[in-house]
Amino acid sequence: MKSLLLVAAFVAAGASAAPDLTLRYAQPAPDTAAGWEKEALPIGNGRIGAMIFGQLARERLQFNDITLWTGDDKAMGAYQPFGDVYINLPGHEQGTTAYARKLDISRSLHTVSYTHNGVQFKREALASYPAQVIAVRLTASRRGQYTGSIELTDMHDAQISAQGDRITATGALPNAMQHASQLRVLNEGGKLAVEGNKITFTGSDAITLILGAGTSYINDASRRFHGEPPLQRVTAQVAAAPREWATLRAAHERDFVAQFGRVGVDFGAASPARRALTTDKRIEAYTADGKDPELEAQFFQYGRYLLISSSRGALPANLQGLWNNNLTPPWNSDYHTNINIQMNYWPAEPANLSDHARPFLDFVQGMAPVYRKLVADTAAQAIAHPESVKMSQPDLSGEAVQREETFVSAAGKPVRGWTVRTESNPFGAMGYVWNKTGNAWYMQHFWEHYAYTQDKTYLRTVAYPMMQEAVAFWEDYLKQLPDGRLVAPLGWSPEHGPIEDGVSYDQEIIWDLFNNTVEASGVLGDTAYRDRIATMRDKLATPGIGSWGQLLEWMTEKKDKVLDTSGDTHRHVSHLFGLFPGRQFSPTQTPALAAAARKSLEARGDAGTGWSMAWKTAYWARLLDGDHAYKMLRGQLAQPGARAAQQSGQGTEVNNAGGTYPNMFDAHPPFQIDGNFGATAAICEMLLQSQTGEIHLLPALPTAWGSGSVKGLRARGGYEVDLAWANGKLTSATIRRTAGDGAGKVRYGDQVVPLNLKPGESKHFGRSL
Ligand code: FUC
Repeated sequence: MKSLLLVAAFVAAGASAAPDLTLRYAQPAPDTAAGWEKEALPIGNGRIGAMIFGQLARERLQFNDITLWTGDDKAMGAYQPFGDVYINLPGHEQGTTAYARKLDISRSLHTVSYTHNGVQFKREALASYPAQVIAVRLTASRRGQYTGSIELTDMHDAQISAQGDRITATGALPNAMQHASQLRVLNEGGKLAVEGNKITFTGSDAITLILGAGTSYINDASRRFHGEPPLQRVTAQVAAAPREWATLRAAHERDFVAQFGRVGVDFGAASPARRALTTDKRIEAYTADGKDPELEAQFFQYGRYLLISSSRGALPANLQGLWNNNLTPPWNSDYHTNINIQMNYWPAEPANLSDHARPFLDFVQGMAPVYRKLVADTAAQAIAHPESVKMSQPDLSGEAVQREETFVSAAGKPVRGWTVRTESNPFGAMGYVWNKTGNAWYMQHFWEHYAYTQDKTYLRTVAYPMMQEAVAFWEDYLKQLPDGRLVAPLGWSPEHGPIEDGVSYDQEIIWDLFNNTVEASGVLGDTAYRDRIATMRDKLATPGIGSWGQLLEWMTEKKDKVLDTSGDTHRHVSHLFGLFPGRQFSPTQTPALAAAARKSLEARGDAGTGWSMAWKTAYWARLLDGDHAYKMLRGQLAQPGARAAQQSGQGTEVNNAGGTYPNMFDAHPPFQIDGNFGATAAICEMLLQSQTGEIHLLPALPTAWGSGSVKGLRARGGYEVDLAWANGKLTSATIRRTAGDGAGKVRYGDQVVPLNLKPGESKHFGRSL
């Protein structure tokens, strides 16, 4: 309790203008596919979650478990919806007034309230991590008002039966994955009865619903990802959940606030008129004229809310986090390796949610045995039967065709290690074109987890061996040009242009892997290895600068109508990886390359899919251009399509633009959660950067956020930072060291000062350093 009070006090102290952290609506979400996507609201405990519609006569909680997947280690399959809970309250839709639907993201609590026949009705819903259940509480201002029924459905033909106060569903998918859900109905007053598969209640004062759900999935390749049948576990979770609502809710809030409350932001207050609007109307008003720093603060925090809610279980957040109502979701709601899963995890470290990066790191470790075997088998087959190798020709005209790999090195040996294709599932199956530097990009997350936490045991035992294996792959796979430079053979700048040697995307990601591994081996005292990898890093071909000053996306400038021209507005901007999330280019250390990156970025334009806009926001922040970063954020937080429409006069594609739906989900379109996470990470980059060895305070503060504050952002090296500013200038900074050793530096504008802190110590700065 004490810690809850402390965290609550911290949150209150951080919120001078108390940014509104509640999404509000005056009407239910329509119970349709579009209503699900754009208006229903998500809750989740990192493993199970639900989309809640807030309907009156037939409330619906569409629920998911992040592990429920079809497919196996050969077939992609798709992430699956689990089932629905329906709360039937006949008649409640008539004559209802004072309807309000809310999601308080600072407590992770969904509420619906309304007045019906003079009675005030209220529902609260939450997804508890401590209890591992989703729970709903229905209360009313007068006794005996609840008469209706509860149903549990299943999307995969489970056997459903009701007995006593429980409805249980159990079944299996064609891939032999077992799944089970159980719903318990607790009534206060009145009576319960079983009617077929439903549970009815008559004249009750209050009802509590406890939902458990799970599958037999286990992230263990040696068991072919088949774990224990879930029914017993789910039954035990439902039985163990506290019956007292106050107890269940308090434990949930204590747990959630301990994660969420670590960071507070205030970008300035909105007008009272703006504050009075519901969230859907507020986004509409924002689309028209911006001017809502509170909505921007809410959008930032929503990304943190979604990460806590979808990344704390057996698997990482997928393309939709963990929320999916569709048997055939877009892109299988999978793990895409060429931007999407990485973007999901960009906010984890800087936004002080380091533990929530773990599911991604565990996923990579869990899949590695399958990927390793695939690469080894492919190479063995190619060596034993060279005649069986069929190489399809790269398609030079547009999106590349599939190209098979042999994974045989120039020396005729199998390459060591593993790598990935563009699409992947949680059994090790992969699809679409090889994305060979995906292995190196994944390793950035392993390294960053150390860089922020300074956990040397983790570095030595987990991250470093994984990084070395990825390095080994590239040691074997890189090709030497006659002039001695090293290039990645036959790579693809994601989803754009031809497959060829030395594409900038590959070169920059390998540089990042080598550079991080050099640092890691330095930390661990592995000096001979460090020197060898540093030499290889320095031989990697560096992206060139083209005829109009752009950073080249491929080794040679294309003579094409679109590719490599200033009219190429493709959504992927992969060749600027070295700017973000990489750290090969920066305006302070490599000004020529940073200037070229800027040229390329200007040419690509500001419109794009949701995630593309978020990436560009981060790019502009790394170019230290806060106003352009803000312009991007402003576009992304507008209604989908609006931004491109505004810009269509400048030749930008109208139908290729993302934005934000009324429920604040990012629109690719369709809904794709990476844009939410990317926006949160990009805002971190506007406020604080630490990739160059300096803690850079307010590196890209936009004019629009004249006065404000942020508390609890993390910086590499084991620091936590609080900042306040007024009229666009720093007024105070507190840097706390939580872990690590060695000296650091702090930068504000052109001023740089040394920083010498031990864990537990902190330093305060005023208007200047
Ligand atoms: C990549 C992107 C698409 C989409 C998909 C899930 O293929 O090019 O825009 O985000 O992933």
